[in-house]
Amino acid sequence: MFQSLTDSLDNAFKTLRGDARLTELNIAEAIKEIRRSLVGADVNYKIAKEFTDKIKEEALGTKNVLASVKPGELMIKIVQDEMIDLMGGQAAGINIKGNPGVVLIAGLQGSGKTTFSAKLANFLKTKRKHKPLLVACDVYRPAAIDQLTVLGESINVPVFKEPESKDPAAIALKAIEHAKVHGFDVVIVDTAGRLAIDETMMTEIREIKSAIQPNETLFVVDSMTGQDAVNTAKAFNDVIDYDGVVLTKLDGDTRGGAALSVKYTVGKPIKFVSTGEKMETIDLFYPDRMAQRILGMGDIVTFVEKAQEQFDEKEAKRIEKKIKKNKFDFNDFLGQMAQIKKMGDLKSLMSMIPGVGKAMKDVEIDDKAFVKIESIIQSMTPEERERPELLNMSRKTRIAKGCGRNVHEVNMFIKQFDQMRKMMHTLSKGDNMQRMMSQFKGR
Ligand SMILES: Nc1nc2c(ncn2[C@@H]2O[C@H](COP(=O)(O)OP(=O)(O)O)[C@@H](O)[C@H]2O)c(=O)[nH]1
Ligand SMILES: [Mg+2]
Repeated sequence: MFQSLTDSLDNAFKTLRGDARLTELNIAEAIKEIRRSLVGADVNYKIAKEFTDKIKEEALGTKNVLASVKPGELMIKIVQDEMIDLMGGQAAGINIKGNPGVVLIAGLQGSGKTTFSAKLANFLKTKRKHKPLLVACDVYRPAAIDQLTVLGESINVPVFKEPESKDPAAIALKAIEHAKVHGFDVVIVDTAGRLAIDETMMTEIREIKSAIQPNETLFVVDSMTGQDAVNTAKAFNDVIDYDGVVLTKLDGDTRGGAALSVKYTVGKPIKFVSTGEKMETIDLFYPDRMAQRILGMGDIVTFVEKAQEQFDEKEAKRIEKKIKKNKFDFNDFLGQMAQIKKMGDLKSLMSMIPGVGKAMKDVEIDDKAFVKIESIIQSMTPEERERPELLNMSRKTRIAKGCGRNVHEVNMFIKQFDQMRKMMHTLSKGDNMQRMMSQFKGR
């Protein structure tokens, strides 16, 4: 996420390296670089200028103070505070009230509305204990209704639809009635978008909004579109005066401009970010955590939260016991992999660990690595999975045939598994394991 912005800001701070204090001269130089970084990340020039002017003022206020912090660090702190401010300060959170609560989702076609609608339903269901109902109001393409239906099924949330009707406002009103009768406490209305802003779409979304009086209207925008995203956000807000923005596709190669400037330009907070196609890849937006990420400090809080969500204490105890007895087997390994996969895409997870994002930026990590390992394990017999020590050469050859890999690959994996197992066993003997585990549990 935002790697090139992170790198170029890092270079800006480097200009202060070796200096004993902030001076007018080195401040000016760093500011110039920071501004260039922001403009390079597709932040509008006017915002970049105003932002850096503030930083300059702050920095000048501290100049010539020979503090215990290095000037580079001081500058990072100043930029961090201003960045948090620029993105809205506090996390905005979602507002669901009324019975049912009504959430309206708006945005251009392809921005990620349907995907987000389902993710939000899943989020409200699993984390807020709501009972959501999804509503298919994209009536123009039958495929759109199917798409929402499939997503709804995958998260076990019902989808209200009327394939014969071409009146989205009427469908949404019926859905709200249906929710009242059947005990759904929140209704999420997915709407149609157009490829670009046009009168018909704006009229329709305005009509839906005034018909159903949502208590939360969210505007979904593809962060890959940079400044365009900000312009679209402004145009929609002029028409429907929404409550918050959802930034999607932050897992892609986005530059950061939208995240940094949408609050300033539109005056509405970013409420959620979406980082993938899986249902779990939705996060509340926290300006402070985002600033940390942009500044290359990682986001360890989110990482630990995600780990905790998947953390099953009973399962952990069971695994711990097995490791202690050196009985950790391939089935356990598959189970652990499944847990990690649920947390989201591997590369974006790793990048939350401070310092790791930078080191990994050119490394290709994807779920394919999992697929290979899974196929190897799946070609083992149940007995072999439980007793890795059985795996001799002829068994390995058979496994390689079974999964369509060569023996070398199978060998490599088993070797690595073996090393990992030994290492875990050694760790478990002291109180190391306990300490490692309590890091996850204690918070
Ligand atoms: N990588 C990535 N793809 C996404 C994300 N959100 C949506 N998509 C994909 O973007 C495409 C359009 O999404 P969709 O929800 O159908 O957009 P809609 O037209 O606004 O309803 C689909 O292929 C989604 O799988 C995201 O956060 N990251
Ligand atoms: Mg859609």
